[in-house]
Amino acid sequence: NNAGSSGTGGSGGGKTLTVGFAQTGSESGWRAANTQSMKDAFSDANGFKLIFNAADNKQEAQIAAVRSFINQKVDAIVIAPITVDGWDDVLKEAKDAKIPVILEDRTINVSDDSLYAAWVGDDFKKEGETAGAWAKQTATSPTNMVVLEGTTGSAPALDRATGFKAGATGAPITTLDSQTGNFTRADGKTVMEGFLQKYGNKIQMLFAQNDDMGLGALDAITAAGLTPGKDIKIVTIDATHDGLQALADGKFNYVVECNPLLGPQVADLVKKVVAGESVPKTQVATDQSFTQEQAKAALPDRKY
Ligand code: GYE
Repeated sequence: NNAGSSGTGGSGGGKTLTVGFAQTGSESGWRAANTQSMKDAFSDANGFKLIFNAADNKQEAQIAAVRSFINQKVDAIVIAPITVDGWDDVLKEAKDAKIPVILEDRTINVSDDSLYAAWVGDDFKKEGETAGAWAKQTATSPTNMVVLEGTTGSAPALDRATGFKAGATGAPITTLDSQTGNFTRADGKTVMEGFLQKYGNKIQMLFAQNDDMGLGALDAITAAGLTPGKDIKIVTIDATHDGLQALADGKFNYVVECNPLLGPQVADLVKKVVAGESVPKTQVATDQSFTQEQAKAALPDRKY
């Protein structure tokens, strides 16, 4: 069991829990906010000793981090899984070592759901659907679209694509191209430059699967002599401060929220699971969406 593997806690009298957190990396503003939320929630003052690892969005590195947490005999492991596949072996190793695993943010495909205790995150499919519904409403005449996809094989990239298609069903939208920008500004810019070279001013709409890729694309669009938000209508997902600023400035046209502030819920789950309490298998955060006017109103209070 997990008792007695770490030191005693502070004033609360509870035992300090040593928790290994395998984060994806630091690809986006969303990720920075999620990392901060996790570090705040898993603080010493809250009775935790957090071992933090960021895997630079490389699945092998993330699996290696989980293995090292198992070797260190941590009390619990939290993973923000980079991709949906490839988790069976290492999760079996954690189970054999009797270390509970809690997933945050992204989901996984495993043969056996008992390999993890619980998942907390956002509904990526619904986010995609909301973006797709906006696209459908906006495309009142035939519209050519390009897509900047997130990390290949990641739950948000897969589910946002599925959701968008469902939300935009029946709209007169032609997808000219769809390529990964790895959820980063740099790749969003590079891939958009390629799209613009190839399709020029045929492009009328951009669906960026996160704010950062959309923000990177803005540079490419402006450099091509086009006006973002007018010549090319842009919808993104996350609703970080920078994303909402671009929306308020009229460069983006619509932004769907994805809440990154999951730390407190994850910390609560970890405490309960380690204590042997039963917890809900899935917990979904609630998200909203923003028009340009709504972004202006929300910005002053936006924390991330
Ligand atoms: O949308 C993106 C980040 O997994 C929901 O990962 C998360 C996504 C988020 O890099 O900005």
